[in-house]
Formats: sequence, structure tokens, C-alpha cells
Amino acid sequence: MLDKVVIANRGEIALRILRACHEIGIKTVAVHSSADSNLKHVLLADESVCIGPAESINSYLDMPKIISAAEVTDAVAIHPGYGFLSENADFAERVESSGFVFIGPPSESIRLMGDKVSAIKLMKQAGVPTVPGSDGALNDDPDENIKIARNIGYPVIIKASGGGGGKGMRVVHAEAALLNAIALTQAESRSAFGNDEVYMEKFLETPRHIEIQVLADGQGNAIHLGERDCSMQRRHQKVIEEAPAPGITEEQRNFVGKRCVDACLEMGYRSAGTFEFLYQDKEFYFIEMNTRLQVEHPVTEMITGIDIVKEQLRIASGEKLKITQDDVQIKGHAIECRMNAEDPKTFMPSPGDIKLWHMPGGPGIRIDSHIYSGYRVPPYYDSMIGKIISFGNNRQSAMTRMENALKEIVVEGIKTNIPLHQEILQHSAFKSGGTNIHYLEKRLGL
Ligand code: MV4
Repeated sequence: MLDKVVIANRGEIALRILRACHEIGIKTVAVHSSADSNLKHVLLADESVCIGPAESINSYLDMPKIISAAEVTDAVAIHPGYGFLSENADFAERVESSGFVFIGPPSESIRLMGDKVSAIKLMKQAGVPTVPGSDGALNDDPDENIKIARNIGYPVIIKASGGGGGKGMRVVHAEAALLNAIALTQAESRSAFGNDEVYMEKFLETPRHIEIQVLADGQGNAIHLGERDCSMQRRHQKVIEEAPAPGITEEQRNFVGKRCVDACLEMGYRSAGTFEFLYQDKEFYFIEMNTRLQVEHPVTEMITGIDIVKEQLRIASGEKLKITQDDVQIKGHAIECRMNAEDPKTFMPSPGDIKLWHMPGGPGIRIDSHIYSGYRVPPYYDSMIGKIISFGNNRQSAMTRMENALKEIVVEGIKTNIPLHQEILQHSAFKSGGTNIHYLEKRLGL
């Protein structure tokens, strides 16, 4: 097993990784900015190293500083968490070439999946269903592009190959706007990602966002842990996630899950990963792959009983996956509400002193948060202050437990989005399940 791990992140996920390490006897090094000396995981880590000022660019995004911290503390591996450097192929490569284990996929997989055109190509080879679209990147032949769009049928969407997560996309509703949209997306893409490759897909108007969690050991073994529904979102920020996705049959799950496993084996994937799909009219369409641990991983942990972070650590230490696909049994239902330090109506960040922090508990309630009474939420980073995860034998039970848990919460000193969660949980459409990606923004009247 790994002896000592550098946790190259902050907040709740740094604490989550620390807990997994300590559970299996791995020593921890917290690397943090000067604004983060009082983070809970920094106080709990075996060692800590301040790697720079509050600004992420000179701390959490500074590769040499993180690798130096691993060197001076005699650590053997680096866990990047999510965000920051977690999907930076150059970082993964530099970690490995400096003699440390990157707790994540091979840099080649990060690079391959980071390029959406090559990701989709690999998915097609592995039999993963993709969105009807151009065969790879568009070239500069206007007549051909018009033909491709006619074949797909309007509306279409132009996406940057270097984009993802909602960056570098443009919907086209009619032929008159096509060539201009392609040129604009190419130009934006060139300046934002240094790569002007774009591709075209059928634009799906009312999809759900459903994703498949995988684990692979890079030694010929891969499994899927079923799906999560992440459709409740605003401006590409997920608000509530749940697993399993309402209305998905075991047959559909096994079918699409198996294809994701095949794709993992095809590319030699290692560690945890997520295949993102749009789901509409009972069909799955792959859009992109996330080559990192995700914020919403706990809902999958609750319904499978598998600790995804501990599995990442075991895989990184060179162990083979011990869990087989037959061992993965989905039981019950889990819902996650992301707690943000923000105004529940305007969504403006609300950092500051937390005067009182009281979290709910009881059967089927899990809190993943680094916050404590007296902690000051700094203004420099993401506003997420934790996650409340409810689990029950069925969706109704998970919803009831979440509603009751939300009522128990007391947070004083900052504004939070807890009232928004309470409101969403009362919506009849949420209660029925299966809302599409536009539901929340429409409901909020945007
Ligand atoms: C789409 C789409 C509809 N049709 N692709 C947005 C983020 C990026 N991951 C892909 N996205 C979308 N791609 C086709 N062909 C709609 C979206 C989309 C979306 C997807 C998932 C979650 C939230 C979203 C919000 C707006 C648009």
C-alpha cells in the first residue's frame, strides 16, 4: 500500500481523501494556500505544507510547488481531487516523471478524453452510443458542413474539441446561421483552448444528464457502478444528484455500463472515471468522459457500498480490482444536495465567518463537509461548503430523509442555498423524478 499521499486539493474533497487514507493506514500531507491554514483536513493531516498565496494560480494550480512538497515530505503519491489540476494531463505526466504515483488515470487517458473528438472516436470503437453527428472534426469546406448539418437535421450544436463542461458550444437552429456559428466557435476555441477543432452533433432539446461511474485497475479489469442522474443543474453547476436515475431499468444500466467498461479496457483506463450521457426518449448518448473523482461520487457509494476513494488508493498502489461486476449490487436510493455559501435567490457568493454550524444526522444521512463553527469561508475559491447525502431503501425514503435533514440544519453567519434545496424538494416534478436539464432554470424563471 502507498506509504504517504499528498492531497493536492482543499475543502470537503481534501477531507474526504484524508479520511480514506487514514482508514487504510496511509499517512497524509496537506498542501494548502496561505488562506487555508485552518482547513479541517490541514489540521488533521500528518503533515502540512503551505505552497503559496490565496490565489489558486500560485498555489493549488502551481505544479512545481506541489511536486516539491511531495519531495520534501517523502510522499510517494499525489491525489488531485476534483477541479484544479485533476484533469491536467501535463500535471499527471510531471507527477509520474518526478517519480511519484498520480492517483488517477494515465496521462494518456486524460489527454485522449480531454480531446472530445478523439474521445468520441474511441467510444464509437468500443460500442458506446454517441450523439448523431459529424464523423470527427469539421473541415473548412462550407458545402460539406452544410451537408453534414442537413443529414443530422436541425437543430445542431457546434462544440469545441478542446471544450467540455459547457464551454465552447453554439446551438444552430437553421442553415442560415450555420457557417457563421462554425467560424465563431472555431475562433473562440482557438483563443480559449489553443485548438480550433470543432465538431457537430444533433442538438437534443430536452435531455436528462445521466452519468456512469467506472473503476478500472489498468491491469485488464474494469467494472461500472451504475448511473447517477445529475439533471438538476443551473448554468452547468449541478445542484442535486441522485442514484439510481429514476426510470432506468436494470437492462439499460447493464447495457450502457458494459459498453463503458469496454471503453475503459480499450484505452487502458485506470482509476475512477465517469462517462457522461445525455438521455432522451429512452436512449443514452455519450457526450464526454470525466477522468477524475467527482463531487457527486457519494451517491454511488451509498447505493453500492463501495468506497470509491479507497478503491482509487488501492488501484494506485498497484493492486488489482478485487470487486467483480457480479459483486456490484445496487441497493436503495441516494440523493445529494450541494450546500453552497451563496444567496439562495441571486446565487451571489456569500463568504464569511460561520458563527454556528449544526448538521443533521440519524439513519441514512451522510455529511461530507469541512466546515466547523468558527471557520471563515474564504472568498477565493468555489462556494461549495459541503454535501448532504441521504440514503433510503427507496427514492421516497431518501427524499423524506433529505427533507427532514434540511430542516435540522442551522448555519449562521453566511447565506446558504439550503432554502433553494427545500423548495426544489417540494416541487411535484422533482418528487415524480426524471426532470430534464432545463427544469431548474425554467422553474427559477430564468
Ligand atoms: C449537448 C446538449 C444537447 N445536445 N449536446 C453542456 C455541457 C457539456 N458537457 C455538454 N452540454 C450539452 N451538450 C447535444 N448534442 C446539451 C448540453 C447541455 C447540458 C448537458 C448536461 C448538463 C447540463 C446542460 C446544460 C445545458 C446544455
